[in-house]
Amino acid sequence: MKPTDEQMKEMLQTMLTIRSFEETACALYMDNWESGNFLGALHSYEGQEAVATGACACLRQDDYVFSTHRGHGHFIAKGGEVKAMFAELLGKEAGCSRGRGGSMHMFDSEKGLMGGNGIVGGGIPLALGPAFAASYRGTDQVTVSFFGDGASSQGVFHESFNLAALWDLPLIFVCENNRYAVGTPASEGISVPNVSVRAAGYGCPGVTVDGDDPVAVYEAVSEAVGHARAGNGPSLIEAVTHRHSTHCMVMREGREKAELDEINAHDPIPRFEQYLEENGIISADEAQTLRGEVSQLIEEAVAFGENAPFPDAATVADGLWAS
Ligand SMILES: Cc1ncc(C[n+]2csc(CCOP(=O)(O)OP(=O)(O)O)c2C)c(N)n1
Ligand SMILES: [Mg+2]
Repeated sequence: MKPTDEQMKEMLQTMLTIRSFEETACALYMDNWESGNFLGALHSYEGQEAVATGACACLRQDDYVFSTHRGHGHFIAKGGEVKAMFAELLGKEAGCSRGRGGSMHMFDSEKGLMGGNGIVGGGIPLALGPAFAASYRGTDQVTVSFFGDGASSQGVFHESFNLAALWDLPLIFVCENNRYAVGTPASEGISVPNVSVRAAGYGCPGVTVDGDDPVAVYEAVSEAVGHARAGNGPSLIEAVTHRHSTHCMVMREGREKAELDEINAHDPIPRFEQYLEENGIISADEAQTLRGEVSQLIEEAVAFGENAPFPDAATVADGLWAS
């Protein structure tokens, strides 16, 4: 199924919001590095915006998403509040995880955002929980589990896929193949050229799509969502994409300049904008207005996060088991 024109405009807005959020978050990270006020490492989603955007555009608010260490894009695409995200990065009480989680542990159950995860592949088995619950209760909710190419070689992915397939769970595995696990190229860490073929081992559909094209991602994920809502079980979508930044803020870039130039030349955002303009879906003026709205949203959200109070020290043990 293709997205409507209206959905595509919203998708551009989402991609712009994710990009702007990440650029601003990287600057915040540097500003707060010495004071220790930035919670957690920062794994930027810049370059991968089309994956979260295309996939989450297929979902309803009552569907679930399990994220990763590189999760800001998933959170924004599923409707998370950017104000609460900036507050979370800075450890504030108004943060989406009350300032206790930071970059890798954003959570908003009302939006179906079931958290990021610092453990590679750690979110995958958790995603079976709400998928099983939906199946057991007979609702048609689906769950999407995002993970990287590196995570696709973790045992937990295979155990989870087997069980999800055995029980026909309404689960969509979305592998964001950005071609690297830290500095290890996918070709040196994965036994097959395409992660999607691994679905065949569990008797399920698996496809590889251009993960820099939100429409291609939307089409593949919407088919998988339809399959899952109809009770036909899980699918695997491999979205081939590109990470624009270093693995995380504290690491040096290990890729050659020529490779980075090539990646930047195929930036998914201008490419999508051009597609929308050429097909008369958005005008250059409208795109400019969208950019202005996004800048304002981000500016206000950062100010909110910076001015918000830290949690009261007396609440430090809130949410922990009573001893
Ligand atoms: C179980 C586990 N092993 C190792 C690490 C260290 N680590 C953090 S991110 C990462 C690479 C993950 O690669 P991939 O799944 O492709 O995700 P990407 O970072 O490319 O988005 C590794 C090895 C970890 N956090 N958890
Ligand atoms: Mg990767």
